[in-house]
Amino acid sequence: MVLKGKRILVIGLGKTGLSTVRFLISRGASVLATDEKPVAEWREALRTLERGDADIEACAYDTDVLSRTDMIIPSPGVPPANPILSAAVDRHIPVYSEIELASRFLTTPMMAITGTNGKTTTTTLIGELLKAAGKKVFVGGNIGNPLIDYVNGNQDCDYAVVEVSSFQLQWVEQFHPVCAILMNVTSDHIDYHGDFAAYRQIKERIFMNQTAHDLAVLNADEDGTDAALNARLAARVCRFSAATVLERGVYLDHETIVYREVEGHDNPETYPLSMIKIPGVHNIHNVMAAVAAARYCGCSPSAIIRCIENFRGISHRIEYSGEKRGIAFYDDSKGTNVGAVYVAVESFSRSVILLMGGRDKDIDFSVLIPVLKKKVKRLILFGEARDKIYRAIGDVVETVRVGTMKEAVETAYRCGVSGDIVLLSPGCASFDEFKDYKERGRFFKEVVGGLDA
Ligand code: UMA
Repeated sequence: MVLKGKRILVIGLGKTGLSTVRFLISRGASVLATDEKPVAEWREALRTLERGDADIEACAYDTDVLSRTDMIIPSPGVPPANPILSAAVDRHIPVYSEIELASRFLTTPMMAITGTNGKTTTTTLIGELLKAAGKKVFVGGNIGNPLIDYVNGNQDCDYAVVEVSSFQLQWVEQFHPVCAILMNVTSDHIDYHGDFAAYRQIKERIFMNQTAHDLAVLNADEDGTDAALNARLAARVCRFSAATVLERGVYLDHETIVYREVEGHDNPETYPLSMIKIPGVHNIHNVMAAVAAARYCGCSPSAIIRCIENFRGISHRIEYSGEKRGIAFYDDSKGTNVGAVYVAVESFSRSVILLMGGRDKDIDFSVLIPVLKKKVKRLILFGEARDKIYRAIGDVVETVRVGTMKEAVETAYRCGVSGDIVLLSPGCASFDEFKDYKERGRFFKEVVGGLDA
């Protein structure tokens, strides 16, 4: 891809947009930059990149700029229905996501992980496994540091391990991971993609440029990772299951995880289930996918076991946040969709006081009814989405509506008794009250810390 002399429009000047601008000017492109926020809020950040002969122009947020645009790199958060993007598509102006742009210049083998849930844990764990095996690794993507930053450096790693979101997969064309993992697909981001089928299709783009030399890792316990998808894949497929014994792949046999690379192989590798220190079936899935990826990269089984034994998970993902009066608090602020809430609640054996709410993403909350009936003793709803959630599931268990997340924590504490679990697993975005899910999780811990014992 030739960038020198091209006029490239970058939409959105958050983390991805600014890194993209930095990369484009280093390659001699002329950058047109815009953002829906008032220009005063992003002009300064852009100015810090204006060095030497960098050609950067801050533009108004409208379609006028398209008459002089050769290519567009939208930030992940810019939906396909965005008026500038849809006008560009009508005019056949190429649109690429930042991961597509990065992959055109990437010289390091890439492992990519997507899925509605589990992708951050799996990405982090794969990074740890490869590092423990002595490999130099870049870990990034949707997890926080854009892939384009790595490409803009000296690319001196053995592997780039990249978490990718459906937003990033929306505009890919040649994106080609040597190992691609699809953890699961459950309802999320419907406001962005239009419907569930479109969301699922976009996720499957992670496999579309793979060849027979590559590895595709799929969850066999999921509806949808069916024969039809298998038939479409060019890569060697490794499926994982915590529910069924497989002829080939990674599966659970009582207290042992079995990795059988070749069908009929009499002597498969085994890993003790007890090596996993993080709770829930979803974490068995995460570990299985990571084992498949690590074995693909040649990590030894003994090094894998040692590393998994020491892995304690990631922040804001069912993270133990303290105990007061015998009530244990868990921060699952990263649980921003119903699939995540489901597995979070499911991973506790005791009764749960569940805190949900925030900004809705057109999600169908009724899928939570079975797990609410089984494990939840009280539901506390907060934020913008509280009435919508109440209408969907408010009559299943005793439910209270409050204003803010802080009030939700305090209410849970007041009505909880020793032995209860208070779980913040909001099932919604955080943006009605917070900058992001991390800020929400940090604030949750702060409120818990301040509760009067
Ligand atoms: N903007 C527009 N027009 C729009 C939408 C946004 O101009 O229609 C502007 C905003 O005003 C803002 C900028 O775009 O200035 C923000 O861009 P962004 O929302 O794409 O956010 P970034 O800061 O670039 O962060 C993105 C990811 N954010 C989203 O996908 C929403 C981060 O994932 C990611 O870590 C980062 O790139 C680095 O790759 C966050 C996320 O919530 C964690 N991801 C979703 C998820 O995991 O479910 C997909």
